[in-house]
Amino acid sequence: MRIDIITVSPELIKSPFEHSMLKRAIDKGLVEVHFHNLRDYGIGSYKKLDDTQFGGGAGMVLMIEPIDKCISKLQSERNYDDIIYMTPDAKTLNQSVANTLSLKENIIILTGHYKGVDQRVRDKFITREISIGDYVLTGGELAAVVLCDAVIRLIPGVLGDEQSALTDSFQDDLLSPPVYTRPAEYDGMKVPDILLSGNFPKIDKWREEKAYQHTKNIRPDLLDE
Ligand code: 6GU
Repeated sequence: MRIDIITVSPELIKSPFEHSMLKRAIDKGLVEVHFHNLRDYGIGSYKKLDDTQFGGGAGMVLMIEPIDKCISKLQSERNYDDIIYMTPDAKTLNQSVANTLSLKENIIILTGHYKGVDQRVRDKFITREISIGDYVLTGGELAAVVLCDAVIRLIPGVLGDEQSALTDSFQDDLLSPPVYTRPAEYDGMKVPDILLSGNFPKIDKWREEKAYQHTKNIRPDLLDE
């Protein structure tokens, strides 16, 4: 998989890809991540990227020309399965979208800033718009990192334990049950006996019940779906 991220602040988001799971996936050759500084496509000697909005109103809008130049250059080099725009005014990211994207060959992620991008960018290029939740970030960069993490960990071979992506919260629409490790008792707080029993069918059943109860308590909306 190849991911091209177009952003006005590549430096803000490079470091997560230099550590831990994301770095390992890149080192193993399972994913390539390329950063494109929109400023390199800016207009004139000032490398202008944004302007005030037609019709008035506060906030600057990213202009179409620099984004067109950057995306068109990438498209001349390879085909893209999806061109994604990170924006709070979109459907929220979920596990199903992450699963879908993990199967793509080449994707572009465009991150917005300021008041967003000229609508014509969205009309002309964007095939998918994604928000990461109902709150506003200063830019789409951190949201792009969240998306990349959620997608890259699903690529076969990225996680050491192949099972672990499948037993995640949300993979089966239930939140995870509680987990414990040694010691079996700490400061009077005991691990539930069932987990020490060695009775694995019973343990599975206990975990399922706990997952269901936890989901019902804090995310009943997941059970409705
Ligand atoms: Cl994708 N961008 C911004 N700026 N804010 C957000 C978001 C994205 N998702 C949630 N909040």
